[in-house]
Amino acid sequence: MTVMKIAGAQLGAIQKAESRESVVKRMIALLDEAASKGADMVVYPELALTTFFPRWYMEDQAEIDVWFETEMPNAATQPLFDRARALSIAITFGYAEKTPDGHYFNTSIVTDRQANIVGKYRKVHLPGHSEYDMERAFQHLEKRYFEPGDLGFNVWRNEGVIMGMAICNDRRWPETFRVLGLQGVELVTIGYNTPSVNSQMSAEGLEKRLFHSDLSLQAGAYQNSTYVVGVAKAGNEDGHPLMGGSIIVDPDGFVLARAVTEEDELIIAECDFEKCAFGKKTIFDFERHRRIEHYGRITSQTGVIVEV
Ligand code: ING
Repeated sequence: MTVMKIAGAQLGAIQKAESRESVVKRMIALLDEAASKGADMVVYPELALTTFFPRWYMEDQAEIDVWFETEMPNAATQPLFDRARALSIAITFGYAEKTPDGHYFNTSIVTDRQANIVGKYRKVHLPGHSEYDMERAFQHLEKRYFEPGDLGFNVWRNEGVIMGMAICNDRRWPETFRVLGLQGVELVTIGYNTPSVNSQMSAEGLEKRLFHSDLSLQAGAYQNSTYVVGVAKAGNEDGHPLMGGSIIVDPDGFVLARAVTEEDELIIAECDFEKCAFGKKTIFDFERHRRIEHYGRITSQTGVIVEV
């Protein structure tokens, strides 16, 4: 299939007290809206089933485990998988994963149109910190609650499209897109939860953050000649604002659709994957143009080494 209608299902705030069942009902409403607009795939945000809990400092493992799913699908999400199958729509969404052998990841899955899980990704780039930080206006404890992803950046041929997944902070690292680009990726889906400005920050703080999100997603798309769909969890969660800014970007880096609210909002665009070919055969024909003999630092170094 070379043309797909892809929808981004931005979610508004999920309060700490909101149940997964309630959130799944909201996700199904967006799925129904997407179906009414002819969508073939729906992309949901990072950690789509719960509030962005890494903002809360917790020590008791039982309290932490409450936020994690031990199987997928499960009782709370089965209605979403059933609806997607009934509508013949592929879906991707993020959630907190606790594995049977006790590992914790910030995970996303993608299904085919029969609601079969065809791919799983575990977030590699974890921002923030692992201990309580008194200096911060708000905590960002992803390094406390999640392990770095252990699956790498992979692609799957799903419904005829070579697609890959990343999550939130991954979009800020060009390595994410390039590793997918080197596998021929034509569609990258990226859910995110990005804290917005709060009272201590100026309004242009939000404008700058939205700009950096757009810049990262558009650059990733253009430099790897792929579609990119970035979908936010937005709104004010228990007094903590998250920014919106969900967009669908084409292989030239142009924005095809953009969310305008910080609520549950569907954006949609027709994606013709033939459009990926031109860039991959010309400017970004990696085989013809890359000079890997000069790129060694990218995998041999983690941090900066100043030698001058
Ligand atoms: N959130 C943020 C993100 O990468 C962040 C972390 C916030 C980075 C603000 C830079 C500026 O969008 C997650 N969940 O990765």
